[in-house]
Amino acid sequence: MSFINYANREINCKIVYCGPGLSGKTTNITQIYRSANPNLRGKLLTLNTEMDRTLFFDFLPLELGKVAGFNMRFHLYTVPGQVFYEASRRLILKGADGVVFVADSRQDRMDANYEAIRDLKETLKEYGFSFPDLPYALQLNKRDLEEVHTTDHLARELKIGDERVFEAVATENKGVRETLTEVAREVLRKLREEMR
Ligand SMILES: Nc1nc2c(ncn2[C@@H]2O[C@H](COP(=O)(O)OP(=O)(O)O)[C@@H](O)[C@H]2O)c(=O)[nH]1
Ligand SMILES: [Mg+2]
Repeated sequence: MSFINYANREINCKIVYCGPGLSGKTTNITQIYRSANPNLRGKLLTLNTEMDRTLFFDFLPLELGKVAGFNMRFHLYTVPGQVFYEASRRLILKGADGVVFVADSRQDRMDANYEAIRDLKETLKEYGFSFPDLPYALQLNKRDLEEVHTTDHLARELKIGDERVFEAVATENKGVRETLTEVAREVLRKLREEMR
């Protein structure tokens, strides 16, 4: 699970943002980056592929508290949503401590949502993750747009288990922090149990 650095007394946790292409994963990460304390965050890095990019950075959200005297350092990753990046998506999901699924609320993106969820489930299963053990949250993004499905419908269609569901408008930084905080808290809760 999480990588413990005894030298600087930090526990490193990896949280991966999944979802279909253009659902708002990069926007989520960029918003978190902007609002993180510049002294407690690393650089925002990108791994460019031909058409999409993986984005990542790490930070220490002090408000989340410590676990057994260790500070928590979160490493946030987005994965490419497009089908043809399946290999890199799988690689990034490996070793995840928590996952956020960013769904696109628009009606005409439903097929893309279904496909991304199906792919996520498959990958997680392959890696031996199981629900409800994996810290996970479902974010319904783009709530500001017209022609979106109701949140009830989206939750019914896209929920994997009993995960928390968050409405978001990532471009306005709404629901972004809430989603991450929930997954981070679950990661912490799980760690505390494991370290007891
Ligand atoms: N209207 C609206 N646009 C959004 C929202 N979130 C992201 N976008 C836009 O959707 C596009 C794709 O977002 P991006 O974060 O790059 O998606 P990614 O492919 O999942 O990383 C960009 O033009 C964003 O500005 C939102 O909540 N509302
Ligand atoms: Mg992106």
